[in-house]
Amino acid sequence: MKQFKRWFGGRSEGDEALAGIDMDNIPDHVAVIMDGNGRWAQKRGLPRVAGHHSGMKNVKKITMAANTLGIRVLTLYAFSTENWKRPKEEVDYLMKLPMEFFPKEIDELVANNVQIRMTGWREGLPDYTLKAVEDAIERTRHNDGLILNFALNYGSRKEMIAGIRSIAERVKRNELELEDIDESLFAKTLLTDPLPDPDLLIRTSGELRISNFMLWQLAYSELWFTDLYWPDFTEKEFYEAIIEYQRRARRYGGL
Ligand code: V07
Repeated sequence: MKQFKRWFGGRSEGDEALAGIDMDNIPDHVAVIMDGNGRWAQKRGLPRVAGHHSGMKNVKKITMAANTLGIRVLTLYAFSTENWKRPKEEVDYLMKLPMEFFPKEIDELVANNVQIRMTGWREGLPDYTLKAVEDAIERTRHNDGLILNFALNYGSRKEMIAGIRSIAERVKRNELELEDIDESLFAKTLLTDPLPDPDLLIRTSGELRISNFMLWQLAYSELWFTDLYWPDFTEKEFYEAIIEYQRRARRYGGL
């Protein structure tokens, strides 16, 4: 019945929550730690990679929800610099997901004016993974709607150390005075430049940690956690997180 209603442009699960959103106070940048895919699969007696596949399908759904709201940047944490320590079979599978995602979803993303970006180290990714990502970026280069930013081979401490080194290098070459080093100069060395800092961070699957994700950029972000595993996270919860963000923003504004 749900599917039937959808075909005829009817209501969907998140509509009630959607109606509670103030469209004049939408966060610019929402970041998501898409956690719990392996546990989602294990709970069903499936291999962990089945959870990653199911998680990939959810990426499109949440991207479209973000697009509906007019969010400017949606960052999705897909693979961390620490994830290389996982079993080789799992890493190999994950590295093929961009390749699988791209042909399936690219036409609809282009039609919806989405721009694909990546935050992370290109070095270290297999050639086929990088090619799929670069093709997706290229195909959506001329769009000016939602930025769908994949954090891939990303780790925040490594990012900051690289930034510190690049600044030290410029000081050593007398291109920069110590007094020139400030927050804005440092932020320009980060892989997220020139994206705005996230206004809201969502983490699924009940873990209440930041796990080396955008440590600098999250300094003032609202944090929102849910026990749901990423494959079970729907538009409804996404909209609820936005409503909670708006409720907090109003409270602080009133002080
Ligand atoms: C990955 C699916 C989502 C849940 C979290 C981990 C597994 C989409 C991509 C992707 C990345 C770049 C790109 C197009 C698609 C992806 C990895 C893992 C490594 F241009 N989902 N997804 N990449 N998962």
